[in-house]
Amino acid sequence: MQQYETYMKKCFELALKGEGSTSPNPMVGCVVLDKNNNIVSEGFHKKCGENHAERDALLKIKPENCEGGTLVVNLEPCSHYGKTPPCADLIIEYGIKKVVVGMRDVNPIVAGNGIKKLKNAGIDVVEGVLEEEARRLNEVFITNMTEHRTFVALKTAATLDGKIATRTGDSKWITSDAARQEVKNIRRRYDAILTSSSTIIADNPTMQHKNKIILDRTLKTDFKNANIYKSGNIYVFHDKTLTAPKISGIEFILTPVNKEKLDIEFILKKAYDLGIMSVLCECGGVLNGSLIDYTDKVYHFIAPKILSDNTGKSAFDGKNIEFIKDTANFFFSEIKTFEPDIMLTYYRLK
Ligand code: AOF
Ligand code: ZN
Repeated sequence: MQQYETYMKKCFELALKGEGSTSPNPMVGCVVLDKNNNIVSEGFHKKCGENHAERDALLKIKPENCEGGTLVVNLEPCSHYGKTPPCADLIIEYGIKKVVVGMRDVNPIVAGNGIKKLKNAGIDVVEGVLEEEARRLNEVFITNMTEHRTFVALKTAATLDGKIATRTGDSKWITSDAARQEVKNIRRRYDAILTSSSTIIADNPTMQHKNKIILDRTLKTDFKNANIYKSGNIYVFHDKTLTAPKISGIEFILTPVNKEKLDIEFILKKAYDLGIMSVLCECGGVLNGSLIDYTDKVYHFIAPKILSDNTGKSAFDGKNIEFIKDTANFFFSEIKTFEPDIMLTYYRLK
């Protein structure tokens, strides 16, 4: 079992090579061992539409290289004809005797059928190896498949006293270069970034990304000159009673408004309909305060600095909660260091 865990970790590493390009498909890595337990091939899923991890690994070798051997993969091999034929069939064809799986596929077309197919062919299937990690790796895919919605992550960078800017709006820079570099890595994992007109006006960020969702209720940003509009596919959500300008490369989306706020639920649903399976929100405190109810995961950078001014801008604002029993609640998942800062990762308790 210990040995399977080592190979499963290798699968995670391989799977992560596809990070940022497999959506809406999961990240999958695969290791093939011969009958003497020597690694004879490795593979991963590179991109939606391309070979699955198992096929990628198996097609690099011949059946005689792995006959009687073991195949390790972080997701149950598929049993369906999708963009590619079923991986389970190829595994059977190659004469594999044992398949070690991290998690069952949550895609209802597969959901146990791949494992059934393998077992019916006399293959020994070991399930649930490092299952928690396997599920974490594909949290976006699982959310999409089981809840039919976009996975929402949020990033913030604050002082020890929870401030993201001084009262004058100065925020450059609270966190270190290393921390800010990590933000770029995090962005790449998500199908889109989401930010607001206030952040664009305050910081004029570029936020390199292929898809950008902008919340600009009153259409007050400078669509011609602001850095954010210079690249990527852009979706601007604005008050549906206003008429948007016509600007090539920008899709303006009429959005319902309640109490002078754009309807977040509508925006996230629309994003999902647009094929955006995951989004990273990078906004100011007030929007963070509204988004947090829809957020699955937070990347919270903390710099060892204290502002000591309650008129400074808070990482989360606007809810003005009176009782602790009414707070939004989370569980911590990870702490990482980006000298001299730390990054906490936490998840919303549902
Ligand atoms: C695997 N290995 O590497 C991946 C799997 O549209 P298709 O044909 O690519 O099928 C996509 C579905 O196949 C996806 O939703 C998931 O259930 C499974 N993905 N399966 O065994 C892989 N990427
Ligand atoms: Zn497959």
